[in-house]
Amino acid sequence: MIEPIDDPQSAAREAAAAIAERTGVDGHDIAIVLGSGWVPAADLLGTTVAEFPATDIPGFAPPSAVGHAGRIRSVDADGRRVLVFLGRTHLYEGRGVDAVVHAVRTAAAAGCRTVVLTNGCGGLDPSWSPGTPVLIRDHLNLFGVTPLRGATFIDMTDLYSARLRSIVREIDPSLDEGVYAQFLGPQYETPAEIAMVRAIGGTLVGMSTVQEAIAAREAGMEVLGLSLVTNLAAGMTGEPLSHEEVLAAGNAAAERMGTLLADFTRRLD
Ligand code: 8IG
Repeated sequence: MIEPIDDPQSAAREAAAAIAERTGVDGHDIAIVLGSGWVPAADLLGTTVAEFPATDIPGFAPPSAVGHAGRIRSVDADGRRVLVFLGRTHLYEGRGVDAVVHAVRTAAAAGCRTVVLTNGCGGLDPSWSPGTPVLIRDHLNLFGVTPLRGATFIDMTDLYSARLRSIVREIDPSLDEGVYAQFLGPQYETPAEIAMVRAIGGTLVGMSTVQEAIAAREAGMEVLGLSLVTNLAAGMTGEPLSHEEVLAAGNAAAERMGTLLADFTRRLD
């Protein structure tokens, strides 16, 4: 089931060429990956130039989770060319890490210098009610899964760009920052696992983003990470977690998220 791609960079170049052909846009400037709860925000980003199923492009697998649309859209945001991935591949789908980061590598090959990685996640700070967006300041790669091969030593000290975070906080000074701890999933955490995350400094828990951020950095892109807290982490409310509440929180926050992303893309040089 886990098929490493022989040459991921050439697979990404092939996908980027297919996107250029399909959109009529030679190169894109900014990539945005929309995770759980974020897809309803897509329509506020700008003018849609083209949209098609991700599976029309080489290397993209069909989505397997509800709420992950599996589409690619090219948006014109006041002249900035934005490549939007509506949905992503997760490690828990069993397609391997190359499939997980294919969108990010493709975006880099398409010319994007900036990538915005969004996700829905659980929050450990009780002040983050469902529907609260949080800037990712750093991550904990709990399982050590990496898209890098061989002795590829890459600096991670400013992985989630302080420069990009400060641009977002100029738009919305009320945004908090968090440390994103990645679990493989697809099961949510146990209360004991959440206690562990708290002890080691994590404040957000999710199942994505980490490998994409690493691959983006390898490709020389600047990374912004944005989490939408859709639920308090396991054991914090006395209620079980449900995927439906995740989708509902996204729908409720869509306008705020879409406006934030749209303002952000327009402030990039
Ligand atoms: I949305 O509470 C969403 N994704 N691991 N834990 C993990 N992933 C999530 C959660 C959560 N909520």
